[in-house]
Amino acid sequence: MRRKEYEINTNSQKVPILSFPQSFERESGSKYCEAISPIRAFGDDNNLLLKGRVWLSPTAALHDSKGIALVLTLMVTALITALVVEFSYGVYVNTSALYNWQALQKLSIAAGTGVRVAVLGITINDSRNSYTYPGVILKEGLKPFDDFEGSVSLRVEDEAGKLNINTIIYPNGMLNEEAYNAFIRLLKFLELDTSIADRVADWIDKDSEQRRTNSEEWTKNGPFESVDELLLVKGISRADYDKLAPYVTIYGDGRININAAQIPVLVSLADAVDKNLAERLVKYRELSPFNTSSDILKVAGFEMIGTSLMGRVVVKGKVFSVRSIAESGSLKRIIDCVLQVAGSGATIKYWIET
Ligand SMILES: [Ca+2]
Repeated sequence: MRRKEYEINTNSQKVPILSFPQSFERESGSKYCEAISPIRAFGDDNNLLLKGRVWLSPTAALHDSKGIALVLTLMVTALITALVVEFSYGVYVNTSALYNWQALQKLSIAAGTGVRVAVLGITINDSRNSYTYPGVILKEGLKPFDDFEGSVSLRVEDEAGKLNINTIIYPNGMLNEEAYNAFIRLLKFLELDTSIADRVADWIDKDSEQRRTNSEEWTKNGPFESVDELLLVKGISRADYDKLAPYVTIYGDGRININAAQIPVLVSLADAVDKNLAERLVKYRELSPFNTSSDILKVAGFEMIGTSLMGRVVVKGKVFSVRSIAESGSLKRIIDCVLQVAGSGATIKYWIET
């Protein structure tokens, strides 16, 4: 009822219109009203037309409009604040994502440059030297380009320093006893269960005749395509794998680079090679890397054994695994790849970037 909100300003008091005295017209008319607009108002009996000028009670009107205005202002302010926050966050996220993307692209290029440096080192060494030494080469803090705010680290490993697990089964499916026995010696030296050799053999060979209980269950019946495939072989635990992985590979022809092999792999060469003998070989090559396979005969204790190893050892690797890590702040790009020396360059046998 809007009419209740109106008051008539008589001479000295404000009177609600519904209790407005009928004498108003004569006494006040428009004389005492600070009117806004002329209206018609009815008294309680609803039959008396009063003429005059009334004004909207400033109290009632203002109370309402103030409240509404305040609520509206708060709502608009909240809405604007929400929009500004949303917009700012969106800009922040997009800017950060763009910055990270750009930074990661740079890191990717830097890591790729690291691999090229490795290729260069490998191929130059291959053309100049008759041997590759040592088994692992580490380079830290490389700066691939001047304005690069970060660094690249490289790890190059000669895969010929490791035992190729695929060689324990010949391509025709027969067991390669020499390689199998070497694998057994490696497992023994690492204090791992020697049944792993049979499980690996069953994994590779095409038949389903188990060498151990359940060793043909869910086997691939094909060669390993990566070392971590060992984790799928039944009977090989994660702990076994972690122990074994640094000394085995799936690359190469099975011959071991005596300039690169670590103690466990050297021990796997023959029953007669124990830890002491292997350490002697390592000390020898630290002073003078082997130029030819027959140089092994010069190592004290290898005069006889060395002869039996001819044909099974080399002094130069042709396949190298490379890890190139480009870092800047908290961002990092890693390239893991395997390169095979081919002519004056190298071919990529495996590549993954993370
Ligand atoms: Ca099999």
